[in-house]
Amino acid sequence: MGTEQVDQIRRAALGAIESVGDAQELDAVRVEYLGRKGRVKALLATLGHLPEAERPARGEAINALKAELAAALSARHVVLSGAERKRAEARAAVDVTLPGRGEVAGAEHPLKTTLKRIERLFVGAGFEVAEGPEIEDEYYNFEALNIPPDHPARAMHDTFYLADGRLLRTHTSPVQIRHIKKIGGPPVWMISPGRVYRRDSDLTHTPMFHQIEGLVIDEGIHMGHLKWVLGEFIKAFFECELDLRFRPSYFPFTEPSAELDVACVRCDGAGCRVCSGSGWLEVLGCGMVHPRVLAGVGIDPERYTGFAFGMGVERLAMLRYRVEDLRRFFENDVRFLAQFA
Ligand code: 2NM
Repeated sequence: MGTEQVDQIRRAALGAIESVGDAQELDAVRVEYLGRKGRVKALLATLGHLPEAERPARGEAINALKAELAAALSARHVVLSGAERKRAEARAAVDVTLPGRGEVAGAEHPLKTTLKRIERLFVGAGFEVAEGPEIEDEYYNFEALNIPPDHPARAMHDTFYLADGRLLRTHTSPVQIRHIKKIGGPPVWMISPGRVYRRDSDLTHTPMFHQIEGLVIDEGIHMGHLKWVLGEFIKAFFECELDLRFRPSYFPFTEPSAELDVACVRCDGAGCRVCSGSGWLEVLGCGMVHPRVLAGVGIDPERYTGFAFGMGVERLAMLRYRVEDLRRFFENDVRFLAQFA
């Protein structure tokens, strides 16, 4: 038995230290060779079987092996713990150069597109845009518009009342009354877009919808102006020549009053499901401003006349985009909305 046994253990130990993959495996190697019951300890125990003269040299060789293995274990430990830290860092790292996951661009809501489109057409014709409060009082929403307290039109409008007696506006006409008071008097060329509220909810009505009302007041304004302005608007809005029909109607704030119908955008007058077989679609209400409304805001109805109109944005959007259920506009189903992007 010679020094080759020491060399053999050295080679085996150094090989094992080199081949382990992590600190835990390395510790098992340390225990196997340098532990209390390890192979180096066992080697020391064999010293007693050697001739006396050989013992010092062999003892020195074993001690040198012990030191060498300790140094190799420690060096390997440094390498492994560094690699482990790097792996942990890589796992925790955020790659800020990666593209985001849900980068779907939003799009304008079709009602907003329609509202802006209507606004743009009227602004181009010289109309001013005015907005006002959605919470109103009875005076601006009803009385100033020739709708007295017991008038059936108040029930017709199905008003939402607040606890303090104020109400959610049922139309944007109160904005027009406020606007006239603000600018002092004619000439008036204005539109008032905005949300309005009525206690209605079914296939074709929602409790909140959008309206655009228009108002023109000046000397010499007559129904021919109304007919021309609205006819040009309808042509520009639908981007085609549609047959129009003015049909007598009633509003407390206009006299005479009319409803404007267009030939059905789907069947062009033949009669279908969309126009309930009539061939016509109602698109807006209009009329000559009632003298009492003018007098109520301090305008002399003997000198000035005016025309007014009101349209539902949802209704116009449905006709233009051929949407058959009004509620689609409020469901916020991305599959529906994405079609307008
Ligand atoms: C409509 C129909 C007819 C209207 C009247 C007025 C005002 F302020 F001048 F009295 N603004 N809007 C009007 C007229 C509204 O909506 C269907």
